[in-house]
Amino acid sequence: DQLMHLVLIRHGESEWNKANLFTGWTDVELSENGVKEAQAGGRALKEAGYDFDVCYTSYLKRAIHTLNNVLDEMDRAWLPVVKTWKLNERHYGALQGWNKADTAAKYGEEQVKIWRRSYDVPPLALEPGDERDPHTQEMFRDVAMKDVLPYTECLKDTIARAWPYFQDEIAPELKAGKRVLIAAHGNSLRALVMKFDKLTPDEILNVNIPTAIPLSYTFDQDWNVVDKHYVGDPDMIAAKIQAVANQGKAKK
Ligand code: DG2
Repeated sequence: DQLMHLVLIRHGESEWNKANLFTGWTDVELSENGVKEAQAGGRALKEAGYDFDVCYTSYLKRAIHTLNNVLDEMDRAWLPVVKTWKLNERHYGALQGWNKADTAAKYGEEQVKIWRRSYDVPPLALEPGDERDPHTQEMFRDVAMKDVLPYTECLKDTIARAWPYFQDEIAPELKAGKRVLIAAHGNSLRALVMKFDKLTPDEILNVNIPTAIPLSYTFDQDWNVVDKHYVGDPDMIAAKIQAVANQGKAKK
């Protein structure tokens, strides 16, 4: 029985992660630290003996540049890479650009947790005509059916685009024996993890994905998870997961 090998990696710290701003579809660059994190992720994969046949990433440069740094460290810059907006971060609506701690001080930590982590409550939506409206952005000019582009998204909405993409495009590659690497985002990866691990809305609420730590999945042919682990030092990983959870707290 052939096993299937998939690694997920969230991008390294972005300039807006560093500033603790809601980012969503804002196309921000990695911070200097984020580049280093991505390189360390690549080295960890190489040292643990991982290799890949095909890679997937979003349309957002923080994920693309993370992937490039990982592949450079592995001497695999030549691998095929497929980019898709379906793996973009969850759209954060009108919150994009707001500071997470300031928003918690203003609206309360509970409300911010709902906006960040609820399965089916979307954040406040963008108004049509907002300069951030994806319908008018160059990044989405190849999207034929523009009405699929969101003004905001809850996790359920992100799953509704990311999961069919996974099933239609990525799952067949895994089935064919290809080793797959996906570089994406905190919430677009939570969307996949919720499906892989068959989590309930309550269970996914407390899942936080650390920056640039490879998350290795091994499946059997029926998509049962036979192994799942982060590649890296457990204490560092726990600290990074806690740091993500803390981003939604008001500064004391
Ligand atoms: C973050 C996730 O996305 O934020 O959109 O602000 O993974 O691309 O940095 P990423 C954002 P939280 O949902 O953890 O607040």
